[in-house]
Amino acid sequence: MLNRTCSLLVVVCVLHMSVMLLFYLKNFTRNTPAPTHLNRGPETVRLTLTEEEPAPQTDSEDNNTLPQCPDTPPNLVGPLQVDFSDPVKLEKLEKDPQLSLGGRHTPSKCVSQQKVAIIIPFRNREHHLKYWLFYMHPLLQKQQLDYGVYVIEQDGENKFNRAKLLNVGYTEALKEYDYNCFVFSDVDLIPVDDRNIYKCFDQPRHLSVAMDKFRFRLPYKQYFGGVSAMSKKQYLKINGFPNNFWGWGGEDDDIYNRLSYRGMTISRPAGAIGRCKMIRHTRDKLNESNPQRFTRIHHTRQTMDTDGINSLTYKVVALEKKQLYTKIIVDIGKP
Ligand code: UD2
Ligand code: MN
Repeated sequence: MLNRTCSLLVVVCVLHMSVMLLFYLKNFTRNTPAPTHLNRGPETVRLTLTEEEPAPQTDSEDNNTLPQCPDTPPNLVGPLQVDFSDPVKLEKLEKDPQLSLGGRHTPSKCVSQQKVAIIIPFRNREHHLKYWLFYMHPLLQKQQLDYGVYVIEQDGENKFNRAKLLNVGYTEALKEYDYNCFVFSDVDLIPVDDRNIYKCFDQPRHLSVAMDKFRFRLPYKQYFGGVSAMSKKQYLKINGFPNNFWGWGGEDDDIYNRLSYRGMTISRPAGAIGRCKMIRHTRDKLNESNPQRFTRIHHTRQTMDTDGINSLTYKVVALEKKQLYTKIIVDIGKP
């Protein structure tokens, strides 16, 4: 009796296993994607999905299933609280799952209209950079930008050269990703309204239009200092920025001249939206005002075609991927 029961049990088990195997094989052939996809993570997961779910073929098709991000991001609130009296902590931001190494962010729910590289000229302003990261990352994410942050640090003890560092930032950022918009920002400037979107427009954009430092007014009509944004096309049209403005001042006016000589005008947000705060500071060592700035900006028309992105030379000393930004230390030579 016991023998018969055991045999029956074995038969039932074998039958069960055969049915399972058949079922498994049938499903496997039906859902297996093309062999080229087998070694890629996401597609392998697809093996468990049912037929109704179309398997994405490529990354770009994956993106196609997401809608374009709207012109006006939905979660903006307007005026913001920005304060530099207390130190800020970056620990929480450093754990933000929405940010990836090097200070990169891509919206998860929509496809950004632009790919924005944010370029910061830098030397010895760690405490300002902390505030910048603290306030800017949440804001840029809310603006639904596909962005990366590049801090371009001038190596050595020569005079500071803001515009040349910006040219380096443009070049280095493009080596990493197909950016089509570049925001050039001082490290000490924070907008106080999230409707001031850090993206490009059909004319070069000036973003820092109403600064506390200038009693929330534009100091003069052609003023282009602080924070500006240019598409790749606009930037190339003016041959980038001058490389030979060493020390403080004038480079922003040279850039303005370039734009205007190429028939472009400045686009700006309304004054109320373009408000921003500058962290108070004194003039840095090795950034004394440039005595040649006045004569130089009188000759932009003659110099702009030969001095710019087409004549840029530099040496990367170090490239470091921090959690909240990419730091590139460069040797840009001397005056
Ligand atoms: C004004 C302009 C700035 C630029 C500069 C003249 C405003 C708000 N900004 O800034 O865009 O045209 O005049 O060159 O009007 N930096 C360092 N380390 C240094 C020196 C400079 O990191 O040792 C960087 C930093 O990003 C700083 C920027 O260069 O924010 C401009 O230098 P600044 O802040 O000393 O000059 P400021 O405020 O007069
Ligand atoms: Mn400043």
